[in-house]
Amino acid sequence: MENTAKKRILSGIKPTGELTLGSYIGAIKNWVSLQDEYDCLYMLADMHSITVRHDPAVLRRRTLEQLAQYIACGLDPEKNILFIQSHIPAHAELAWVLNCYTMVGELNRMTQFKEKSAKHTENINAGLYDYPVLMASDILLYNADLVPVGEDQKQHVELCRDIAARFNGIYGDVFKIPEPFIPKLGARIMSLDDPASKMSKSEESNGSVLLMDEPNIIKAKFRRAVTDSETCVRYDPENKKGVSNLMTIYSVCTGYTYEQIENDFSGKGYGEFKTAVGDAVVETLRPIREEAKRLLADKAYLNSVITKGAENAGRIAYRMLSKVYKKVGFYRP
Ligand code: ATP
Ligand code: LTN
Repeated sequence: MENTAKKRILSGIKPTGELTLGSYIGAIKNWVSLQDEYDCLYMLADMHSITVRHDPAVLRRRTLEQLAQYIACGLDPEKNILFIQSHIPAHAELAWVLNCYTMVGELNRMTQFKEKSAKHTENINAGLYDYPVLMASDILLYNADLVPVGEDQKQHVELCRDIAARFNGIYGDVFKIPEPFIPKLGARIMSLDDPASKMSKSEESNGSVLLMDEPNIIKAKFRRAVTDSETCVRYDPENKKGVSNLMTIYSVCTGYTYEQIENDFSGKGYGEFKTAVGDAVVETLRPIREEAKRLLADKAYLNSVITKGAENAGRIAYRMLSKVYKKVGFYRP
């Protein structure tokens, strides 16, 4: 599977909640489209999940569910290395080294840290602060060329580049400098009930469509989606955030351009448009939901994917960690 001729990709999602249409459109759908062309590693970022308070039993269950959903979305375990972050201790080990090459001022600027610490004032822990360094370690351990993520993660990938460049500046060309890969369409899917904020999985609300939602739930969520006081289906993300968000979702699910959508719905009301978007999402998610349910019933298969993933990822990771340890001068007999 490790094919050095191909460029390498690494990405991950933390199993903090049910995957949403946002995680699918912003990340997983692109991972699937890249799997033939690149040598890909896709991770379940369980170590990142504990930076906010969580229930251990739920984390355990969600990790397996998320793996089933990765595969159900079309990620082929024969083509990609699918693995659980905490199975490779090298992530934490490299993160420690990288901590010593990351400036406090850099971490202070991270938008996600500011947002999460404003939301979880009772638990502003050091792990939440250090989150981007662990993420840099995830990426740099595998010499990733590309990191496919949604818009909100771009700042973290940029910090990873800065840390890698700083380290390389001191020790020579140790790390590859990764590029973020942000989709042109759907890099930031907004909440259906608050089009000014991102659709998120840990802030479960009616505004988030979950991959495992049943069709009637999805349709109801779209029927209730917040739009505006006009009646015209037109793409204008500045002034018509709700409608534009629905158009993006519809475009991703059907392949229609914004112009086609505007023409098809000209003179029709928002009600009809919202119904069409809901139906398109139902049909996009139906095979994923059904396949995920089927896979979840086969725990032995999922465990075999996890075991193989850990072996393959570990081999790559430990080669890099040992190079880094040598560079910084850790003595080995
Ligand atoms: P949490 O609420 O726990 O912080 P989240 O819903 O924001 O989680 P992440 O695990 O942070 O999801 O993100 C997983 C991947 O999906 C990332 O690459 C992220 O950029 C992308 N993503 C998440 N939500 C969206 C969204 N609404 N639009 C586009 N991409 C998204
Ligand atoms: N922080 C990311 C999840 C994540 C990640 C990574 C993404 C953890 N490690 C490495 C890309 C590469 C998020 O989506 N919230």
